[in-house]
Amino acid sequence: MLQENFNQKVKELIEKHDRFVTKKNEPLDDYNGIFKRYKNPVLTGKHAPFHWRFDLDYSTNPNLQERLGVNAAFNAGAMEHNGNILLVSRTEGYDRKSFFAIAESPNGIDNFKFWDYPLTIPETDEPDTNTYDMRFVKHEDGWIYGLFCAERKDKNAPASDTSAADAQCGIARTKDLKNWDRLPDLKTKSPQQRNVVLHPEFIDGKYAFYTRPQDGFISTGTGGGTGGGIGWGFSDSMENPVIEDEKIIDERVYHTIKEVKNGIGPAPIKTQKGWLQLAHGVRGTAAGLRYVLYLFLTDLKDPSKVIASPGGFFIAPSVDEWVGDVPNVAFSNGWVAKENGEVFIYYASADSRMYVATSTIDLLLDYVINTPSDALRSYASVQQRNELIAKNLKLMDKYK
Ligand code: M1P
Repeated sequence: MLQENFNQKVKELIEKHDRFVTKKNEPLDDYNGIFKRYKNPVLTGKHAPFHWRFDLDYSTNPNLQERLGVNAAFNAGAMEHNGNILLVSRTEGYDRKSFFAIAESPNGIDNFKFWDYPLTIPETDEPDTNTYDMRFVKHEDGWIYGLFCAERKDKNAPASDTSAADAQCGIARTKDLKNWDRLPDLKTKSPQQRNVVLHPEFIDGKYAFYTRPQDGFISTGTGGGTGGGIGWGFSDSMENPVIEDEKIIDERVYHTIKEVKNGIGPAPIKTQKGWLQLAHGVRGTAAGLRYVLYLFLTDLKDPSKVIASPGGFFIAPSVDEWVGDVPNVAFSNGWVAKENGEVFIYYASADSRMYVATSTIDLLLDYVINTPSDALRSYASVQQRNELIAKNLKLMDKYK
């Protein structure tokens, strides 16, 4: 390519990218009285700036080839910062390595732009092979924590096994979101951990964690493949984070949306009626695993005590959201509750891109408190539905 054509092409491509990232988003027409979904993904691999992917130097890249592609941006932690919304995405290169990068939007619905550089999170003495799914937590100790999955090759696997992995909870913290200190990985009695979240307040002077004990990299459980679910435990410090005892507070249950596994999403939102908790539940299907989101409420004084638990899913992948690298996955590790009561729920679809749904604290509390819990049997669920139908049939004339 001639230098003048190169220059023109770079200009055109950057303009096209700007048009893409500033495209206005719009709510979908669906109604459920609980949340509003939006049409376009808010963040994708294509949002990665041009200067992250192409070498813009004519002398080293005269054909203007993409050198370091970005495959996906998903499973993002979220927080409000100076009135803007920040997403810290699991940003995945073509090399399958995930890294963290912050994208910022003035309205939380569209116009998410990545900062110039991804985050540089230091390694521990035992370098991670892959890091992903950061949960942002503004803790009352004054730090902003990022808890994430630190994945390494399983040291105990035979050399011929090149896919056996070990997942642990990595921890980093910052005051300015730019400079991050790495702390030791969380220690628990479980062989592996993923989807660990720090509770934002001290409980009896201790740091409290939502955990997800795992027997192996894929299988969850508390030992020998039994039990399992979302756990809860305490540590005296973050500089030496150790949980001696973990108790399961939200177990997986046969023939529910969380039959195979579950895991807490972002840190909970404090409301007058309890801590609003967002989690993912997984079940098996003939087409593979299906990941959906669900909500529950826990006690204000004792966040490990579940006080309301609506049945079924809160958000499942819609038809448009279904397709991607890992189909049939809705996953969330980020939401933002604004001071005016609005809630922005960020969820990833198919391990590929981020979407947003908006609601309010009041609507979510109404949903979580007044939606019937899972009746657990077909017969009981018909009774549950018949009760609703019978009540409604008496009212229908009013609406004709
Ligand atoms: O591929 C779906 C999700 O699988 C994992 O979640 P879990 O540990 O509950 O199975 C995570 O790797 C997550 O990143 C991914 O989205």
